[in-house]
Amino acid sequence: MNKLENPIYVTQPALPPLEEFTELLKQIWDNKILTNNGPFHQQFEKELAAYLGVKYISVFSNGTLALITALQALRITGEVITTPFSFVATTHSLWWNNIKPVFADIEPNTFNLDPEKVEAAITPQTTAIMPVHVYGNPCNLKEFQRIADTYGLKLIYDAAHAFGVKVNGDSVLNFGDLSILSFHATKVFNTIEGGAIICQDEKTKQRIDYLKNFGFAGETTVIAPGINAKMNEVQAAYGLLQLKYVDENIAKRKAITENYRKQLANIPGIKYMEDMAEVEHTYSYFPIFIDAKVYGKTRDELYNELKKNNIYGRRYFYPLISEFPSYRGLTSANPANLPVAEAVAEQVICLPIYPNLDLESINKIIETIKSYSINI
Ligand code: T4K
Repeated sequence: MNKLENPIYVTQPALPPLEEFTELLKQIWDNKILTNNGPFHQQFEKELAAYLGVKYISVFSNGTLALITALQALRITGEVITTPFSFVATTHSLWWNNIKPVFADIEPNTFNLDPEKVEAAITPQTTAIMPVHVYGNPCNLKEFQRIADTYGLKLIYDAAHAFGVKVNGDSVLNFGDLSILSFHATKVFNTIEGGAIICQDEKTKQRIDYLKNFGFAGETTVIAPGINAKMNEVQAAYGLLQLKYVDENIAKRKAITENYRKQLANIPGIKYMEDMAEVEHTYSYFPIFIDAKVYGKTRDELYNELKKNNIYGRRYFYPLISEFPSYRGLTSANPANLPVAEAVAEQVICLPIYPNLDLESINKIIETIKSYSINI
């Protein structure tokens, strides 16, 4: 089969060299510590914190359990204001804590939660704000902190897309009360499945560590109904290796992003995001936004045309979370409350991006988009 007849998926995980991983597996086989804060887990937390430029990090078996635990760690109840334009796990974490999600609209340029809309949605029941750094682009950090301070709210960032992102040289994870990462196979940095909570002080880290281990604070003390969300030793060892290669992988993502931008620049009706001046990006996604009137075809027509050519982009994030049966009955889920998110969800396709995406594949993707436009 010709290489280009192979499917090109939205992403493909970067894996560390197998020989290096085998070496670490031998150590696990020798010492027989498989989980529960083993040596690789401890070393991984240390090295990860240093790499990310954060003080306190607690690694998890996945990002969703990290989100659920973050809310428990801060004892969040009542209502939390969040974005409908995200992966469904963001809102599910509220549901699992019996918290009412309140959706607010997003900004038209960053696709992140709009601080003005958040402020307008605050009620006496609001206890926290949960914004998402969508596609790794930092939210309006200053405004969200001002709102949190003014109204006495907690601020929990879903930073699942923002591994390694920096703002004016500082990790984006150092803002707010807590930030959550995902190390799922599809992310910039993966531990197969995995995640983390970043917090700002040692006591909070201690509480989070208890909560991810059933609430155990010693052999006979259980401080809360915690869950089992620990990262195991195989994941942690794999993560340690991944750290060695992550800069190289991000550099490859950057080159692919630049290539896409250059080649898409002259296609009428196709928009993409530019870098923000103060931000060090890590290029987790490459979304394009289709203006059907100008491009001449709808987003779904292009999405299906790409598929016909074996190119599997994804419509992250369509449908909006607020449209799923579990949430659509909420007053804040009314489409009239979320006009920007509704429009963006109808326009977006995330194009394939991963370190080993080759030039031939990129050119095929661009060619398909170009030749399908009625204007070229
Ligand atoms: N918050 C946000 C903002 C998130 O985006 C996510 C996860 C979370 C929270 C929750 O974190 P985790 O609990 O997942 O750690 C994927 C991921 O499963 C999910 O982690 C991610 N967001 C979401 C945006 O994307 P799907 O259903 O689109 O993935 P899937 O399986 O269709 O994979 C996409 C493509 O990637 C496949 O077509 C082929 C390729 N692939 C995938 C996997 C899993 C591979 O080549 N190898 C693989 O192992 O959700």
